[in-house]
Amino acid sequence: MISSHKPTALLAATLLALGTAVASSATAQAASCPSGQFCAWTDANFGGQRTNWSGDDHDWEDPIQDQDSSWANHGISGPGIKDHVQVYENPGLVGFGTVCLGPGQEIATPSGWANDSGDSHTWKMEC
Ligand SMILES: [Ca+2]
Repeated sequence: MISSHKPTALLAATLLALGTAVASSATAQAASCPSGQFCAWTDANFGGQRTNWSGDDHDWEDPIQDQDSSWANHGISGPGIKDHVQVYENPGLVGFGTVCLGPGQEIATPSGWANDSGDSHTWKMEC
């Protein structure tokens, strides 16, 4: 019975290590985005043209409109602060949400239809 517990303990330790690795990479903030702002780029890996905002924008314009392919949330975080960012596929914060980023989160590569889809965004309390 003792030996049967070892694989479980090893798995738990492995998952713990993976969790630590993910957490540290998320806080590394590789993207060049001013503190307190939400940034979106026209290319993946924070390339192409960058647009950045400190507040909401309900009607994205060129060059980022429907061209967003990577994102970074460098907003200020704290109790009672809207520190998450939700992006929508249409102007006016309507339609499907494409990406939602927590505080400090960066998305270097778009997944599926979220690529080139953003038209508006808002800061909110949670995703
Ligand atoms: Ca793009």
